[in-house]
Parts: sequence; structure tokens; C-alpha cells
Amino acid sequence: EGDGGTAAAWMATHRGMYERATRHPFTVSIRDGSVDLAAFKRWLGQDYMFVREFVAFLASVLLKCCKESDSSDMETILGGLASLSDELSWFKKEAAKWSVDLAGISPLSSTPSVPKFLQSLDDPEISYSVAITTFWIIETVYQDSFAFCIEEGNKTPAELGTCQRWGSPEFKQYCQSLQRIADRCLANAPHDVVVVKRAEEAFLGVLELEIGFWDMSSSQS
Ligand code: HMH
Repeated sequence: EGDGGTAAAWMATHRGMYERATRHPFTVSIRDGSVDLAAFKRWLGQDYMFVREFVAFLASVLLKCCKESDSSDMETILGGLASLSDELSWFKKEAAKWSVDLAGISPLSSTPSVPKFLQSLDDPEISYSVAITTFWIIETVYQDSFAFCIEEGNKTPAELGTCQRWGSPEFKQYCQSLQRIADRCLANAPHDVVVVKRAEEAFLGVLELEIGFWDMSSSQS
């Protein structure tokens, strides 16, 4: 943030939406300790399904990277895939701890638009710049949301402490590398107004998706 790139500029321009995604009542309730455990478990199961879709999406980003980018981006994205692999193990462990039956969860039942959104970005027609911007903001919403849960003054219940995986300084650094990649791609594409416009639309699409995801988690079943 604050390095004068396009990514930071969009976060500023769309501040209201960004804050609705990163200071949502659901994650704020994790921070202040008032979180409803039924809602937490709902989130856990649905996010496990999300991450499975997200792996497929990220594989498509990696493929675009190999085809369209000649830089070291590949290693960052590969690191992202490795971190999703850890994340899946984390979800299984947490699900066992909270008695959430992952096998019995219908795929993103409350958020059918999620697979559609991610799959629409698999298309070979979608440029690497748009895909990497999407990836950056998806990770950043979680990073910012959960970093807030471990900031000074939090009352996050100890048993939810492992959500800190997204709030850690390492995860923040990783999101910052993604932001630098997105900024570089967007700066190289100014001649291509359509690409930058598509990337901004994807940025906003992700914020909407994330807000909807938190809403789904906090709504009564
Ligand atoms: C909905 N957005 C959602 N789930 C996640 N696990 C992330 C972002 C970050 O990986």
C-alpha cells in the first residue's frame, strides 16, 4: 500500500467497498470475540470449498504466467500454490477440531456465483494482468481482514487463533509481492486501456464476492 501503484490507487478510490470487505461484521466479530460459532463453522466449511476452486483458478494463473511473463513471477505463484496446499491441510485439521463434516458440504451452496466468477477468469482470453490482479486482491482481503483480528486490542478467542495464518507478517509480505507484480503488469499495459479497465472490474468483482462470502457466513442457516 501507498507505493503509488495502480493497486494502491484503486484501494483508495474504492475505499468504501474495500472496507466493507476487510472490516466486515463477521471478521470484526472474530476480533472482538463475539463471533457466533455456528457462523464460524459455516465459514470454515464453505471456505474449504472455496479454496478447492481457488487452486484450479491459481493453476490457470500459473499457466498464463508461463505463457505471457518472462520474469520471476512464476516462483511467487508457485509459492502461492504451496501455501494453498497448506491451507487445505489447515481446513481439514480445523474441521476435525470443530466437528465440521467436509465431505457432507455441498459445493458453495450459498454462493453459487463464486465458481462461476473464478471459472470465468480461467478463459485463455483473459490476460495475465487481469488474472494476477484478481489473485492479489483475493489474498489481500483475507490478509487485511485477519491482520485486523490480531492487531492491538483484539479479543480473538484463543481457539480461533489459527486464523492468524492470514494475518501473519509472512502472509503480508507475500501479498505485497503479488501487489508489485500486479502493479508492474498494469503499468506495462497503459496502452491497453481495455486490460486496465477489465482489471479494475475484476478488482471490484472480488470485493463484492468477498462481502457476499462474509454475509453468507454470518447469515442464519
Ligand atoms: C473467500 N477469499 C476467500 N477465501 C480465502 N481462503 C481467501 C480469500 C484467501 O486465500
